[in-house]
Amino acid sequence: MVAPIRALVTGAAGQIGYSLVIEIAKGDVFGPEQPVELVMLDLPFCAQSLDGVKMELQDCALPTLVGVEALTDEAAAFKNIDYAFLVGAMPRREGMERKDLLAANVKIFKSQGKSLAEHAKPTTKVIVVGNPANTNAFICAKYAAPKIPAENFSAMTRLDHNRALAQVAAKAGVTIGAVKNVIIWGNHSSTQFPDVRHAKVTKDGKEVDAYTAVNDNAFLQGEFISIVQKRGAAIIERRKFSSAMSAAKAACDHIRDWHVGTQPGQFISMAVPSDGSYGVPQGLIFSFPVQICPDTKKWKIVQGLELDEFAKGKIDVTTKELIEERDEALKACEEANM
Ligand code: NAX
Repeated sequence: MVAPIRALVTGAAGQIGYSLVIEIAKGDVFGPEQPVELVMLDLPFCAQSLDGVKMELQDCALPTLVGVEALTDEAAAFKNIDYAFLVGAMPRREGMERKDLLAANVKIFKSQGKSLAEHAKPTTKVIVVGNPANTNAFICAKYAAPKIPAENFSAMTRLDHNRALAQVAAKAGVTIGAVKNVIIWGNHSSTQFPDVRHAKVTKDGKEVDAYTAVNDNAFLQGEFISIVQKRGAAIIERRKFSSAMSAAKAACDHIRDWHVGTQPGQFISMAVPSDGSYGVPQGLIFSFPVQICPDTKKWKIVQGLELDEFAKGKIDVTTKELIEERDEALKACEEANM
């Protein structure tokens, strides 16, 4: 029998968790033949509802789900895991300043970084969904080092990427499968730069640039960018809750591609530690276009894409924000003597 994959979801009693655990459990991420042991972690006050989620998963009678645990103990949850979906985070409360939010999350992700180093497999791959996702991933990687290499840490910008695909498809009058290679650069925040300069669209049997297919430069350099940047807020306005189903689907896309590799000629957006590409300071967790090798399962930042002045300016803004966040988070580590 194939050895099971042990996957941890933190914040599993939350909104995204509820959509995410079923997708992992039924094989949408690791495939229909791959047994999965699902570990769910949440805070002690959520123990009862987490138990309810576990019961529902059992009742789904899924052949791929060979084990399911509902835990509130961090050390036990991180034990021997292969993948970590870090969804749980401190939400922004009314009146809370950005600095306080960062400090609260630094604590959580420092602790989880240490738990990864102490209990997880050295090969564990991590996606951070909980916001501020890029900076949380940075802190987590810092405390999981050197046991787990920095390249195993990522933050999710796949939802933004999928939103961009959907907008281009709608505007070009094609289906989603006909669009590829949009890019989200930078932070998972409103400074992110959704870029379609290198995207391709298959229309009427021919592959053309997204700019040609959409035929509306003003839209692609204006409204399109702000629609993608503000899509989360637009969903909250209507649903009164933040994106959950689409966020869970994006987390699955992210880890599935990391697990099996990307298609030839395709790139996806993923926030990973910068190697200095495109002038982004080394180590910053920054969303880049990446390709994943199906054999080694390692990501590589797509090189050599040309950036015009417009793109450079946008990338500069999001880089500055991430540097600021990183420095504030590091300061919070120092102040809390961590
Ligand atoms: P919910 O508030 O519904 O759920 C979060 C859950 O995490 C709660 O059950 C909470 O008890 C738990 N939790 C908090 N601290 C924890 C800890 N230290 N250990 C374990 N569990 C902990 O939020 P939800 O809507 O599910 O969103 C979760 C996170 O995803 C938020 O930080 C949110 O901002 C972020 N998002 C990130 C996105 C991205 O693209 N990167 C998009 C969607 C989402 O907004």
